[in-house]
Amino acid sequence: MNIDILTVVPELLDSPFSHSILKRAREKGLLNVHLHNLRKWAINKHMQVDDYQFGGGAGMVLMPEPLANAIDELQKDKKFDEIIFLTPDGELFNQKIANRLSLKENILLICGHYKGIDDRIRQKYVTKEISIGDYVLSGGELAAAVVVDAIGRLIPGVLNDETSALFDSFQDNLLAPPVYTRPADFRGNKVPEILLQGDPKKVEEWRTEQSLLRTKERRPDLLSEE
Ligand code: 6GU
Repeated sequence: MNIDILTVVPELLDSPFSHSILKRAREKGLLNVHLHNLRKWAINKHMQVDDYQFGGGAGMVLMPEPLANAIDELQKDKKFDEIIFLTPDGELFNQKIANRLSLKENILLICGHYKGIDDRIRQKYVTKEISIGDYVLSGGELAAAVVVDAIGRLIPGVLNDETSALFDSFQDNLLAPPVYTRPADFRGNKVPEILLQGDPKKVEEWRTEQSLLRTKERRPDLLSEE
């Protein structure tokens, strides 16, 4: 899978994909992330990519020309399955969207900044708009990092049996059960006995029960989703 990211602050995204699971995914060639600095398509020698908004009001808006020229140029090389704009007024990101996106071949992520991007770009180019939660970030970059991480680990071949995504929280609308490791007795706090007895069927039942309990307690809303 190829993910191209258009941003005015590529530095913010240097590190998030260079460690752990995503690093391995890139090394295996299963995930290719390309960062593009929007200023490469600036309209003048002052490297301008933003301007005041028509009608007045505080905050700059990313201009349509640099974005359109950037997207046009990137589209010469590949046909994007989705052109996604990261924005607090987008569709709320969740595991279902991550699952779907993980099956795509080419994705372009556009990170807004300041007040956002000229709406004509949203109408002409953008195929999907995503928000990662009901709060405002100063730009789309950290949201892009979240989306790429969530998608990247789901790409077939990235996780092995041990790290399998099948048992993640949310994969079946249930939160994950609690986990424990050695020692079995930590300062008088003992690991649930059933996990030590070595009966895989009992362990499985216990985990399902714990998942349900946790979900009922913390996220009852998940249980009523289809
Ligand atoms: Cl995708 N962008 C920004 N700027 N803020 C956000 C967001 C995205 N999702 C939640 N808050």
